[in-house]
Amino acid sequence: MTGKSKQKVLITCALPYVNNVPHIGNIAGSHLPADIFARFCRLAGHETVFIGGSDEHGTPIEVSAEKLGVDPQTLCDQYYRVHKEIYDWLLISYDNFSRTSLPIHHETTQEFFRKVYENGYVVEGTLRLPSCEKCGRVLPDRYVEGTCPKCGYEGARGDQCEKCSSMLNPGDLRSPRCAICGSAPVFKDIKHLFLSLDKLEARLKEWIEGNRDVWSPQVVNMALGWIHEGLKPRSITRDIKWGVKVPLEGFEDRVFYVWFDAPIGYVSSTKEWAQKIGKPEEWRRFWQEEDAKIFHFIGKDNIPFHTIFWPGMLMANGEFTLPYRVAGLQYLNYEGDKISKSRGFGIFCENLSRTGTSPDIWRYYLTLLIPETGDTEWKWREFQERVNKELVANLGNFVYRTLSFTMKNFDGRVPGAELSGRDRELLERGKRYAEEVGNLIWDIRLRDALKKVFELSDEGNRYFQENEPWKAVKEDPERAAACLHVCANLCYDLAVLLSPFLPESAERICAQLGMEVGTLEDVGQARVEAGQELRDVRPLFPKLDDKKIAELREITSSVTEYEEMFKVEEEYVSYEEFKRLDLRTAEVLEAGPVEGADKLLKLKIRVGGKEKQLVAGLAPYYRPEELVGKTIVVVNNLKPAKLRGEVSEGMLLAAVDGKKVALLTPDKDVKSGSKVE
Ligand code: B3M
Ligand code: ZN
Repeated sequence: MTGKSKQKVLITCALPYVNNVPHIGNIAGSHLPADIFARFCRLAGHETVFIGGSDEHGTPIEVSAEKLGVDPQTLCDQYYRVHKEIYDWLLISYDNFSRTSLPIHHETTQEFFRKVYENGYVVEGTLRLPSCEKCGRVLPDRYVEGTCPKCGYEGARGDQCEKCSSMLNPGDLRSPRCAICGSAPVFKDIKHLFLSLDKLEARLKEWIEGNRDVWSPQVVNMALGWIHEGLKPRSITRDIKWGVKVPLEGFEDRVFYVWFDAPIGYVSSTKEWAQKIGKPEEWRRFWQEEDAKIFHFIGKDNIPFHTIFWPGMLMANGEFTLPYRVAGLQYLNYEGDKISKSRGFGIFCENLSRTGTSPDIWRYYLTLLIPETGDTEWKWREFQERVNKELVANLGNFVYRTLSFTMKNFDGRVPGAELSGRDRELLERGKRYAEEVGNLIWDIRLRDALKKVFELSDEGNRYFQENEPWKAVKEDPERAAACLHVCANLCYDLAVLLSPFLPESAERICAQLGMEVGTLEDVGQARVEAGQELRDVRPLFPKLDDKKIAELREITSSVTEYEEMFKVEEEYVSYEEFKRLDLRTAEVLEAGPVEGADKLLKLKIRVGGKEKQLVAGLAPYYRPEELVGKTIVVVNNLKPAKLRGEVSEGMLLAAVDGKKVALLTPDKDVKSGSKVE
């Protein structure tokens, strides 16, 4: 199936929210498996596009931005860059990694929606939602707090109780309060739009049943489970500001629910890719042609959206290909517990580039931990063992001794020789491995596929050992030459088969062979010819001792306070700039109201020998008679301005503390016009 007929494949990875930074669980749970699959498809000669991007809308982003005092776009811009740097460092080979805040996504979403609406799958309805009169806004679920009806926890949120994990609606909370100002929200029935999932139930059921031969039983059963509960119309609009605007009269002040626009991000990212390669219509070959196969790689909690909601949207729209496979992955835990950023418990990917290691050692162990059928767990001890025993002592050892022996005994060129039957058999062994590894990967059994490749490396080590070339080179040089010829080809085959998993190491092996990484069809074809010159032979992986592991553990668990990125840099002024201000003391001679401006007072002041008029918003804080005779501090060289018809020749200085305003006055008697420095 994999190596035989050429396929047209689009691979997507769940679009991560950008109000946090990915940890190893996010990598093993979607980005890495998707990348391995995409790299394999390219290797197998399938027409392959690997699509991703950041999911930038929704309440979590808005809440985080509000907390940081920045607008959501600024938050997304900063975190998008952090995400992209991490995926690039881990060699996640996206053909395009887009953003749902881009105009192309907004346009694609609105166009998608219009078609769903025209096809009659959108209905109007109401949602009973909490709003805060004091804040003057409808409160999204996470903006409502209260006492959990299930466990009594007083910090429960309108969507979920963090303590007992119960899914909640804001209306379930006892003594609900606005999470921003604390006041009690009022519940109102608010008009919203709904996707008529109920109308699609039969079609979805039939389609899911029809996927039994391709999808994992787990995903099929979960999807059917939701169908059996009965599908109801699902709201697709929200009252928040940050999101894709709803292009429908009467709903202009609504945005789409983030889970409506996000999966359309797969389409908009593919469109953006097509534009980038100069073939703007190319995206249609994957999203609007029957022979395309779309693979979605997602985490477990995204399964409902990718097996019911998103396919329902696609059916309601009618113009797009339905997913071929939904690979729902479970969770990766860490050292016996859940990864937790707040507790600094886990491996946080922004630190990996500071470890001075190859991305491949992390990719290697994380591949073995991809939670394909159940939760898995990162253990530093096991990481160290697998790197040292499998990467260093198996693969690394086989490649290094083959190539270094050739350097030393055959002038750095792969020898030719008369080959025995066993030699030929081993030379061709790679073909069978290519087939088996290919089938495992196509079936998204990536852990087994990687282990299978290492079986070939084991065989190479055994063959090297059996032939004892260190002896043969003296006693039977022809035998030594044959052995090294075969082993050099096995190194090449291993590099090609490993390239989806360990792309950097595959490149290095081939570079030492003086060759490029080929395709699956090159495996088992004795591509390394006699005379091939080796280059820069050196060990592939350093051993990880306890000290190194402790160092890696320390570096990777540190939590970066990204909030610092948003702290407004103090706008420093230079001393020269400060000196340009002429600050002086001044004596208030007269004070009175300004016609028609109840907050303003006009003051007659003396600055040294000069009398001036000032206008200031002091009326709520001082009676005019209180001001006469005071010595205040003024900016004496401020350009005069007109306020409500009155000229103000400068500005007085006062401290503002909430509702309190206090004039700055010298604490000793000084002449008016004295310089303030
Ligand atoms: N952003 C949830 C998540 O980060 C959501 C995935 C969207 S995929 C279209 O897991
Ligand atoms: Zn409020």
